[in-house]
Amino acid sequence: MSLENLIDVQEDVAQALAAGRPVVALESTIISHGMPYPQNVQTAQAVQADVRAAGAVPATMALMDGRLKVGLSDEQVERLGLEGQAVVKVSRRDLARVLASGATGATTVAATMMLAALAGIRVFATGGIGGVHRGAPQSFDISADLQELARTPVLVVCAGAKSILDLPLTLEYLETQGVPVLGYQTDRFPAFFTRDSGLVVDARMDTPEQVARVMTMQWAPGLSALRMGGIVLANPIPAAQAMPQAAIDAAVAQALAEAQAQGIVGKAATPFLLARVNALTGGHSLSSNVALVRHNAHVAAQVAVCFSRFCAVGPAAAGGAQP
Ligand code: PSU
Ligand code: MN
Repeated sequence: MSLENLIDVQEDVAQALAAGRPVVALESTIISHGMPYPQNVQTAQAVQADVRAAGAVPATMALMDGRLKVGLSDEQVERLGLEGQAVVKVSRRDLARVLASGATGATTVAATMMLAALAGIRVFATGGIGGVHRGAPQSFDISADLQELARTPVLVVCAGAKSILDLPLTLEYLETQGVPVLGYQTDRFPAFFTRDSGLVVDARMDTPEQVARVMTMQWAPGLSALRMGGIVLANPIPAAQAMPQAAIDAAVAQALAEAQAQGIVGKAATPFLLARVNALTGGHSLSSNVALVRHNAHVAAQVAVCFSRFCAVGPAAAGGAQP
């Protein structure tokens, strides 16, 4: 089956892509499995507005009626938020069978990267990426997001990863897989609710232009034989919304203990841990979560705007003087 028979690109997204204007991909597992209703829908709409306000077109991804959706209507976003955990969480391995069944699917970071790459979108904003789980040396639980970053050429703007994960092993894995981890206006890898995990990033970027320059080199036509994959841009939560380390550590410890006691494994692990950390930390973590996702959307749109300019003038100009 050809791509046109499988994919629906929303009109404004298609027009922007055809004209080389900036587009920012957004995921939908964060809507269905990452936050409670109705804050999930409100956040998704606010994030789309943030992307537009910074001069780019948002493209929220999902699977519906046997089609890949690139850009959703308000009504479709509402449906994902309302149905919540009843929606299938779609990562790479789930894509074909959910398409075949016609079920509604929400895309993880991995699946969103895949749809973005198919549509020709290079910038994607989310909250946190999946990673290597604590206890992974026994459980083998390593998010498919990390493999996708290794193979699919999309920049993922995130606030690092939650400390439900083993963050040192997550960074080791990304290094092994050849994924650049860039810090946005920081030298430190952020830990989602907090600005500093105690770990360092590969390189610090201070402006959207610097990030866009790295993108033009990573995916330079002259290097295409190398099949370079994705890039992580780690953007710390704004200081005013960061949470106290002790409150997060306590909630994470309890959530992990409950998951172990209840034998929660596989694709259910991350949604369970996210929901328990949200519940245990109450409203504060939800408002922090909303703030960091919106901040990521803003930065992603700024990067997408710069990147589209560099592409319009050619990669040579990307390394040269600014006008
Ligand atoms: N981490 C968060 N919020 C999320 C997720 C992760 O803080 O919503 C979601 C993302 O969609 C991510 C997915 O891609 O969970 C990872 O799931 P898994 O660990 O099962 O690969
Ligand atoms: Mn997993």
